[in-house]
Amino acid sequence: MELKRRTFFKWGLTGAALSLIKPSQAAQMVTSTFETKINGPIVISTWVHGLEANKAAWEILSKGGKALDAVEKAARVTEADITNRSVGIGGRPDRDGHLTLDACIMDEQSRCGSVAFLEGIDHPVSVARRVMEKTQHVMLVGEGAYQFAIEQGFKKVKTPLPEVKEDWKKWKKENKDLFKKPEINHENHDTIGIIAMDANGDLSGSCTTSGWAYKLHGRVGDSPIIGAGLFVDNEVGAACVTGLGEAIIKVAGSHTVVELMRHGMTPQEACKAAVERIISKNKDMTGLQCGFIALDKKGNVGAYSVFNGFNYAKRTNTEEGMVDALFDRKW
Ligand code: SD4
Repeated sequence: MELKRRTFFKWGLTGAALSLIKPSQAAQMVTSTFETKINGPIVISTWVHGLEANKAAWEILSKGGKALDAVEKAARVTEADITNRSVGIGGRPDRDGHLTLDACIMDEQSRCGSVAFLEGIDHPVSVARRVMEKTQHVMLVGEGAYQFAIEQGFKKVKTPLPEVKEDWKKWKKENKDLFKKPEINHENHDTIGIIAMDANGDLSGSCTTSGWAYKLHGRVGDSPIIGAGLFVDNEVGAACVTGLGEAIIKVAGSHTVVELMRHGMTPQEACKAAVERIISKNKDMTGLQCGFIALDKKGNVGAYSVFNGFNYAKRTNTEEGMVDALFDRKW
């Protein structure tokens, strides 16, 4: 079932019932949870598909499992959802009709693995983990990533899905100018980025996407690039991001957030500063949505986006639900 984006925040174990609240109220509620040292594990994930992803992560985190296992399992949930048009095998193809996937993973030892421009394999995040654990490399792309996945026992899948292919054919007929700027808004840019801290206090993160719908064949976004789509430093914190990859890569977005936290900013301040950096580097802001989430070693959370409409899912021992990010400007 495709979940519709809604703003709600559920106070899971505190006794209150699920509450439906307006975005402005949500922002206030979140603000009240900043700077709070949380007890126990925490997972946060971009967009509403993060709710289901967090559930999977929580099965591991709540039993004292590792953040690395949690963020992989969580990403696999979204990758397996064939109704999702921007992550995994249900994603939209590139301009030429190929569904190419990008993903990465990073753990508390700063080990990282990544795959990009990967076609025909259903769980890129797990291939990325194999790159991290089984090779001396960080990143494999395209045909080489595919061959590695097959060698590692991953199954070949036929993509894109037939109904997605039909949409693409229609798009192709209607769009003669294949180099025009894409329409990017809060409804079509839905990478999942997940960051978690386990009961041991260790951080890990993952990120997975089919990227910019109808992109040029060969295009790779920020999501599989360590430091752009995701960054983890176990001494400091972790960050990940969703949005226009080209803008995020230009400022090494997630690394910037973590580095700003290292120099004393809260996760919230760091996410805001990274968004401001992106804004300062781009004259044309048309459709330039980017949304960061970040977590520090004390369990403080922050989130900030260029435009309104970005939200994330949060799960702790006491909270479960969606939170609206603060933002720079309205669409
Ligand atoms: C990309 N950042 O490929 C990804 C897309 C995205 O939500 O975030 N979608 O540029």
